[in-house]
Amino acid sequence: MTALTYSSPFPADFVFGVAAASAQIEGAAFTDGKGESIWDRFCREPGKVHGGDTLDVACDHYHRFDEDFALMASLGVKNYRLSIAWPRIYPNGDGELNQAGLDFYHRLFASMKKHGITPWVTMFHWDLPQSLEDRGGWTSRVTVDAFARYADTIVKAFAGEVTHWITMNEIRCFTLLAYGYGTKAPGRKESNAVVNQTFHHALLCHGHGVRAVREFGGAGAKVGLTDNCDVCIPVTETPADIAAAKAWFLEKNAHVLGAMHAGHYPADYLARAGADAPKVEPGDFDLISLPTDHLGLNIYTGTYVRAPKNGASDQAWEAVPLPINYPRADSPWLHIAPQSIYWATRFCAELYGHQSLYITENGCGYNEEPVVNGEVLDLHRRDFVRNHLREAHRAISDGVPLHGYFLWSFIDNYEWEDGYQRRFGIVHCDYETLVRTPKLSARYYAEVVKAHRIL
Ligand code: GBH
Repeated sequence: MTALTYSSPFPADFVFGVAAASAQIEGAAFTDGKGESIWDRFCREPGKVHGGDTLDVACDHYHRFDEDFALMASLGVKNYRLSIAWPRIYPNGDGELNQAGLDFYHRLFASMKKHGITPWVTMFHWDLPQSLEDRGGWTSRVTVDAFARYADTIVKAFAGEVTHWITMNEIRCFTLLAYGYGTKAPGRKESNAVVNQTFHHALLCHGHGVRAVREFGGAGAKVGLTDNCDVCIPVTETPADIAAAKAWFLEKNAHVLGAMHAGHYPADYLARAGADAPKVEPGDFDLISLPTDHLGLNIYTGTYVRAPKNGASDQAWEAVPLPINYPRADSPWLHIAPQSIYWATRFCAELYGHQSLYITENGCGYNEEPVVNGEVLDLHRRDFVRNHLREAHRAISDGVPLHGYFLWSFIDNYEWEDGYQRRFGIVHCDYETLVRTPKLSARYYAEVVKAHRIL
């Protein structure tokens, strides 16, 4: 392939989009029969969410989606990644179906169509029905069975409206962080064995999502996982550091990407897990390893890795600690490392043979952003996006099959345990008046999308 320069356009079929998720923007948390989600419960527990912020109103997208899609269309954005709220469809996770929930998404997809916007739909983005949590949540196979039914229902219902499906969003965030560290709903702190089992159940649900799309999605329907793989960057781009980073990537992602692609848990993962390894039933990996059409990666940051100094370690790699003043967004974990996009996509292509990769999220969150003449002047976000797009472009020019980029997020929204104080949007949301105002980064992104190249 001829090398592209940064000023050359992205390939003609490259998809530019924006992303959001049901719980974070919809509001209407108890409207039209929606059931309680684990986040509706968790946000009411003292001290769990910044400022005690709830999801009750959020951006009120539930009632304002038409206005939001008109704004999106006015920015020239033609692809939107959203998620369906499981508790709107099955208020108790399983049991009775809520037709009003299905009707809401029919209205939403009709509005997107009217505005010329293609939906990319995530089946599960963390809003587990509380009733399932009461029966064990992700520690239990009850959730897997319920998910299989939910996936069948939504794929059948929306087959005529949705072509691009994503099964799960970021498995490790609703397993390890939610059942291990306890920072995300339901806020449990369980043993490694239990946490490993939650990963396994999530992988099974991913498999059911793929199966549902194959069975009921209709001709041309596509499906894949969105993962937040641990990302590493070789600290220098020498063969030794690149090899070290690759070894790191394989090890850190063995239990999700490695397992999915191998069709079993990799031996080194099982050796590390020992007695805490997940319990696998016959047939589980037939589902987990069903072929997918694409892999989505949510990329925000990365870890620098290098080859160990001679004899210093028996590991194949060594992480490089960041200096205290290394640049980051206001989210403490969001160290700015645009090369993450390049190395994560390249390693996924090289290690697992992926043919179709998408960046399904990339963005940055800040608490305070400067306002000049009524416009949020988020130069920091414009530069963040620009620098990350350069690395996406570089990956493509090196032959990595990267086919799209979704900016997180369309609008400021509920940032989980950080509540409303942390803003990720290219559109500002005034949480008092619910007025939407595009930021400078929205105008910038609109120009990039229109030109189909980095500006
Ligand atoms: C995504 O997660 C989510 O998909 C999206 O809903 C969210 O709004 C967006 O990013 C912005 O956060 O507990 O200190 O170890 C991002 C990936 C990985 C970020 C785990 C927070 C926790 C770090 N997340 N990370 S820590």
